[in-house]
Amino acid sequence: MSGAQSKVRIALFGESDNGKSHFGAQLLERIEAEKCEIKLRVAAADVSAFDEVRRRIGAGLLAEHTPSGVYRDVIMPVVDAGGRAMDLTWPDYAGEQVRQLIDGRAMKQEWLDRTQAADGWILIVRPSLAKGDDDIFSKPLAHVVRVPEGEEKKPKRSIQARLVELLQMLLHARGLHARGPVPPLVVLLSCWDELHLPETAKPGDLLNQQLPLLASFVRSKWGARASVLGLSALGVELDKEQVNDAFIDRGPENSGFVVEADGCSKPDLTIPLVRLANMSGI
Ligand SMILES: Nc1nc2c(ncn2[C@@H]2O[C@H](COP(=O)(O)OP(=O)(O)OP(=O)(O)O)[C@@H](O)[C@H]2O)c(=O)[nH]1
Ligand SMILES: [Mg+2]
Repeated sequence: MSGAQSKVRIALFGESDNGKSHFGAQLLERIEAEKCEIKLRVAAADVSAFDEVRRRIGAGLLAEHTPSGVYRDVIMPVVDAGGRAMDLTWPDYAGEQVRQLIDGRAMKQEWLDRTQAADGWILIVRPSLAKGDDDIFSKPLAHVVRVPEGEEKKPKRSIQARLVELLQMLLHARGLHARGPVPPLVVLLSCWDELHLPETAKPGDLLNQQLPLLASFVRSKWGARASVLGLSALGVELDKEQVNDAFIDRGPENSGFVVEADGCSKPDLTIPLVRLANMSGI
């Protein structure tokens, strides 16, 4: 590591409703409250992208979805426990953009640039949305044959099939730029608290069980350069209208956790970023 500060660009990929904005807001809370490994070197210039989400969470309420078309970056000038200075670029955007990218199989220039410039990729996946996900691969053939005439539906792709397609597009985009090895990947399994798993549950095992196609694709392409972690940005389920007083009393900066590969929960929400920075060798 050199003494000069590095710019660490994180490309965060996740469809709508996967917890990107609540994670970003909670990440800022942690960093500002200095309750994590990463500390601010100087105040971040503009964190307004997360103002509204932080306001809602601070009032014990769930925030709204990010309006379609929005894309904003927050730059956090930080230093980690080892004295490594980084300018973290953290995005917030409407997840429909990733959906369109997958469905349209086309990457706009700005997504191409972000993919190519990133030092690390985070794929955020909410396992509860993938539960019982039926698709062209899992539906028994007999069922397809028995559908009465006029009721045929185009089989939809499962979440994991879409995510594998997304990763393939990202790998292709990266290859176009020939910028050294593929960046390290953290697969972040979000809203971990809503899964009500035993305390010893490991994120890697959950990925294998619930999203086996995605798990084996990540293993085969990234090997040791990928890490699977659990995330609960809030620690609990909040509501859009019903204020959670216990959450306010505890404080957003003391809520939420990351689940490490061995199943241990840690309150430091910056662990995925530190892991990525370590793997990218910055
Ligand atoms: N139980 C639980 N639910 C969460 C947590 N974080 C987010 N959620 C839920 O996930 C939903 C989506 O979170 P967002 O952060 O808005 O998701 P997003 O990926 O930013 O979605 P778009 O803005 O539409 O792209 C929220 O409305 C909550 O219901 C958490 O830590 N625990
Ligand atoms: Mg959002």
